[in-house]
Amino acid sequence: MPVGWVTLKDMRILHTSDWHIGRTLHGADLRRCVDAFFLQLLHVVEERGVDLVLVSGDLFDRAVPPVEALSQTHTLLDTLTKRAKVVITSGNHDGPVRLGFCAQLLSDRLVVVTDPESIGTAVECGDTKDGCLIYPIPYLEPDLVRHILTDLPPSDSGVPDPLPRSHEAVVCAALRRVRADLVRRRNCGDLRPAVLMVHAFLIGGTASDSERNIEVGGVCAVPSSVFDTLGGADRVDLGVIYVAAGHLHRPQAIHGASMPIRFSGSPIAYSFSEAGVNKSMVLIDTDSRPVSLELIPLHPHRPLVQLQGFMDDLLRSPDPHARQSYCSLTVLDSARPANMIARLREVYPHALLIQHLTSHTLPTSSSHSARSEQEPCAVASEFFTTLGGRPLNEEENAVLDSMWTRIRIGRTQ
Ligand SMILES: [Mn+2]
Repeated sequence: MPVGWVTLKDMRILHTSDWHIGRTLHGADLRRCVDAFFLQLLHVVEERGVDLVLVSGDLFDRAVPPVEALSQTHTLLDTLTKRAKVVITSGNHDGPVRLGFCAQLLSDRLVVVTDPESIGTAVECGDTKDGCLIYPIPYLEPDLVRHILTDLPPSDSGVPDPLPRSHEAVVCAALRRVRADLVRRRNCGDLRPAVLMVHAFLIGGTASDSERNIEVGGVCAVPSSVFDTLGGADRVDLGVIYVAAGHLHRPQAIHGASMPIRFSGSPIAYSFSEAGVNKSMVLIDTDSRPVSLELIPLHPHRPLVQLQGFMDDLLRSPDPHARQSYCSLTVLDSARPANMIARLREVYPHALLIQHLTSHTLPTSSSHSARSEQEPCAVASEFFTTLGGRPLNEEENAVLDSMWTRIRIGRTQ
């Protein structure tokens, strides 16, 4: 701890993000998975004496969430805010105006920050001597905020130029606002530790298949070193103890800055690319320097499992764990087995993705090129040949021909 910093009352902060309430997984309703997460969240808040819960963006999966998602989230927040203070920012999936509706009217227990103008205003937790400062930074869409956050000198017309059209430029401008407020507070003797919330793709992070691409102008990533404008070896320590990041759905640490940065990850797996990834939340204890971070594991209501193999092997003595899981099944038999989907669903009732894939079914770009000029029968024959791994025999071709003839006659009638 730098000279001059005093020990304040310990605050316990629980960092989460990317709840994506209302999302489905290949058509499956995930409401029971969300309920299971909420129960674990409430349990941890109570058991560990959490003062503050952070949601670093993507509370909902879309700008206009289904009413069931709203009611489920309302019920949770109603209980959660009786036990801890909650700070929520908007992510790239949220609609900032809708999510921020009535934000000014909310109680001290629930803070929702979606307005870029509010960046640099700290959310104070605890009293003026104890506690901590939270600086929420909602997701910043460069095209929407580069005029709002600009601090460039005025051009000839007297209007400041907008910031460059990049995520890095708008996040850096947000950090300058945070820094200005921190410097002012430190000069006034406010030494409460500060935590930042940010929703962005930080360089060094590993993506999954379930994050929506935020690329703008070919660049979507922000270097983690930008956070060193808030402290670092050769700068004055402004007391930023942690950056609570959202956007990437795998829990992970990001290196390259002088303070710890973590993506808490989504509490629920939203793509099969996250199968086997252990989900967690981050518990931050503000008491120690460097700050103590603990990963609190989340247990999925229904895990995700990917299996591939031959039909007989998949059906014969299946793993009971896989039978209770959401499954992605890939069948490798050379010919597509009869009633493949129905037979697999009997054994794996929660199978969400079932595909037949063999080495000869891998698509090639040339196979799609001339379709519009080919006879429909030839296209169909090519399709079955690709899927089945052998050309159609005479009898099968005759069936195809007669079906096409019937379709053609139907059209001309
Ligand atoms: Mn997300």
